[in-house]
This record gives sequence, structure tokens and C-alpha cells, in this order.
Amino acid sequence: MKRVHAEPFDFEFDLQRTALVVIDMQRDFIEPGGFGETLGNDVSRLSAIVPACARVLAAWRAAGGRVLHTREAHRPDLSDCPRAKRERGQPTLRIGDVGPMGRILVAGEPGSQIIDALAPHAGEWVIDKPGKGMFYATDVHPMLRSAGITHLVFMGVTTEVCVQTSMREANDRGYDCLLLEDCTESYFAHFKSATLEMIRAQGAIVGWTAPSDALLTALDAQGH
Ligand code: TIU
Repeated sequence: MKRVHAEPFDFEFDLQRTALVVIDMQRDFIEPGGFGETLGNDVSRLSAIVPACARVLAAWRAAGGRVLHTREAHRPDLSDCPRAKRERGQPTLRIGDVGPMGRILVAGEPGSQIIDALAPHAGEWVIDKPGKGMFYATDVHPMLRSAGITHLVFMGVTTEVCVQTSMREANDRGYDCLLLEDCTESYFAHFKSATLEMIRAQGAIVGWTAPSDALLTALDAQGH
């Protein structure tokens, strides 16, 4: 068993039963011209976490852990995009419109690609999800269950939208969830800090949080 010094108390996991989940680290949220910017956000905040995410990904792979990457992306015919999602707000471009990185939030377009620094390796799970949460309208739960996964370590964007929604969905399905504090970011600094607090409040009501160094230390420790 591995033990991470986390809040509100240590997070213990068996590497063979734990997946590292990388939420939506795709160009649509991190680079100018994608979905995140069309919503009016300053996307430059998000790229700051990439080096920490890359460090964790490399260590996790070296340890032999499973990895799941998600992308928020709709079918080209938008049959999985509810009217409410497409029409909500006043974006400069709507889901499915053509932007500088292809059609906004559509699977297979350049904007839906995971950024090069965190590109999936062969054999890693890669899931397109139409919602904010990774369990909604996907095969993620049976896929993880059949692989014997019981614990999830989360990284990715944005903290209070797709990461928190996925963590809450996972928590309700019985997974123990750890969020790496310096490997997640929001377009709004105060939303990130509030989300970290609400996740670990009330005795880890949604899950645990820890700095990525605490996970790296746990991965290095032998025989614990
Ligand atoms: N808008 C925003 O903060 N996030 C999303 O729409 N999707 C994800 O968080 N991936």
C-alpha cells in the first residue's frame, strides 16, 4: 500500500487498483481560440500546471500505474450536445462552430486534442465525454470496475467544473478520490480554492487533496 500525506488525513492506495485521471487537458481549454476562451475566460492561467502534471504522469507511468485521459468533446453531428448546453450564455463561438482550432468542442478536431506535453501513451484509456462529469453517458464505470480500479487520483481542468463534477460522480460510485492541488486549475482563483476546501471538508466528504510532491514521495517509498 502507498500512503500520501493528504488533507483531511492520509490517503492510502494500492497502485494496481488505482488510476491516474487526467481531466480535459485539451487545447480547447488551455490554448487561445478554443472553447474556454469563447466563454470569455483568460485561458493563460491554466498552462501553469502543465509541468507539475507532466512530472506526476511520468512518475506514475514509471511506477506502472494505469492512466485515464478524458476530453470534453461532442459527436460531429452534435446529437450528444443538449440544446441548453449549446445555447447557454453568450459565447463568441458556440459548440460546433468553426474556430481557429477547428469546430469548437467537437471530437477529432484540433481543439479536442490533448496538449503535447501530456499526450496519452499507447495502452492508456482515452475517453470523449459529452458532459462535465466523466461518468455521464460514457463507459468509464464498467471499464474501471472490470480493471479492478477502486481509487482515483485526479489532475486537470477546470477545478470546479469538470474535475469536481467527475470527482463527485466517482465518489457516489464508491471510488476513493484524491485531487492533486498543484495539478488542477480554474479560470477563477477563488473557485479553485473553494473547491479544494469543499472536497476535503466534513471528513473528506468528496475526497482528499494533497500537493503533487506528497504523491511523488509516496510513489518513491518502498514497501509501504
Ligand atoms: N468552463 C469551464 O470552466 N470548464 C468546462 O467547460 N469544462 C471543463 O472544466 N473541462
